[in-house]
Amino acid sequence: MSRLIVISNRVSAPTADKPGAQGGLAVALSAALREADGVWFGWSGETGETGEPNFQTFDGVTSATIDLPEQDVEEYYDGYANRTLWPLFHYRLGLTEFEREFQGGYERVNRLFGDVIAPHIQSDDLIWVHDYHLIPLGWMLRQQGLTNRLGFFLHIPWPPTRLLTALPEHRRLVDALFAYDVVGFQTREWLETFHDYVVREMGGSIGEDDLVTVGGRTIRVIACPIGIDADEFIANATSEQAQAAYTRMVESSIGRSLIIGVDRLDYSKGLEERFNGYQRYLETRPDAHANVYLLQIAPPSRATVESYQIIRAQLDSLSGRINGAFADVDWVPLRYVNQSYPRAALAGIYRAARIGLVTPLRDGMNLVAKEFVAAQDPEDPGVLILSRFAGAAEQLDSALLINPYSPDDIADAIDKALAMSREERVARWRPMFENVRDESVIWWRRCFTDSLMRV
Ligand code: ADQ
Repeated sequence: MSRLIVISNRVSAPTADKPGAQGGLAVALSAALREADGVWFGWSGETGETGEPNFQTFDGVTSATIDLPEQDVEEYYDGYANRTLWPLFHYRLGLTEFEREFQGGYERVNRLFGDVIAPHIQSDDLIWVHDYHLIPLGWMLRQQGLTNRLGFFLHIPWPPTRLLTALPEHRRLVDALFAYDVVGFQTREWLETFHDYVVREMGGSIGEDDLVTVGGRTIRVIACPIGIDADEFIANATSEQAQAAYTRMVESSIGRSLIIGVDRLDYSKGLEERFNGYQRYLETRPDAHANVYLLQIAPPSRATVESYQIIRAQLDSLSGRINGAFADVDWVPLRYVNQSYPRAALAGIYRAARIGLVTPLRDGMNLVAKEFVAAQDPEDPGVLILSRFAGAAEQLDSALLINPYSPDDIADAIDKALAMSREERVARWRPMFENVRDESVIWWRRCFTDSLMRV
């Protein structure tokens, strides 16, 4: 059996310092690494001189991390990954920064990853690289002479061709993807957008069996939607910690319906538009005041990037305005919280909610939507309101699908969800639940690695 080598910007496998597994991806990949005696490589999150990787084995999983010099972190991570590729791939050309230094840093760090990792690779290892931080890494590893089976999975959307061509070095970036044997996207939609680029910009062709050819090189390009660790989450939802969170929510709701939003504080998640939609609901349905409240949980992320400081300030002021305009002595319409919660507590909060409000402007997948579905009480499930622009909308198509840019759409969907009969709630929830359970994160891992093993 081949070893599995996972490479991502950060390593989320549990370690002796952080023993709790960090979410579904960590669970799925850790299980595979444990079975296949593999290694998970990535950046430690620390700045410093890059030396040999620091290997640690905990609970049967080996991780290996390196430090990166400060300038590299600024140019590769804060720069090209978070200020160039992230906004561009989320259709936010106006927020995208184009700096040659960022691109230089990106290639430098990818080369550095290749140089540091290559000596630790054995000839029949399967190598699986993750996400936009490391697109050129496959090419760098080939430069080192590696002939291993190499796969790449993109967790975020693939942008439309016209948008991608705004990136000065777009062709170079896409060419690098052809060093892999298998490239995976979250949805058919991103896959088709990628095909469009290949045909228009590269003169390539799309063949049978997911094959894509450019020049003399043929690779397999697949859609493989990521899932959650459904069994863990279902168990979570009825755990003691979830029960405590559930009771706390129900007691503090005093008979009102809870609408829940949970997101990293990121402009792609459509939080401002969500607040505007909720405000529209409150303006146009004065009778419904005091029957509902919105709990938005949004832990800050990427705080060193200016566009994140701006969105945070905007949300602070918008939430203040909404509460100032509508609150009463015994009712606050919006509880806005900037904290992280343990997964079991989140599960209890999801279960207590009548509505899950998931309205990203663009999202590769969106796991919160799946967690919300998994956590519901089968006899009395809540309603998922989901942006049609989240990758998850392809699978969760019996949710109330909305256009997140339209405050009226959001307001109408809240109205509809609150009025929905139990029968309709169950009928909409059941197929979504089956999908979340069947196409779990373990299914996703197999979907990708089976494809890679066929090479
Ligand atoms: P993210 O953009 O981070 O991931 P998402 O898929 O929603 O987005 O995952 C967020 C995770 O963080 C969820 O598991 C959620 O429970 C957790 N989380 C959020 N707020 C939390 C809080 N306050 N406390 C505790 N946990 C919290 C990227 C892509 C997505 C894609 C994933 C996986 O942007 O589109 O779904 O990768 O591929």
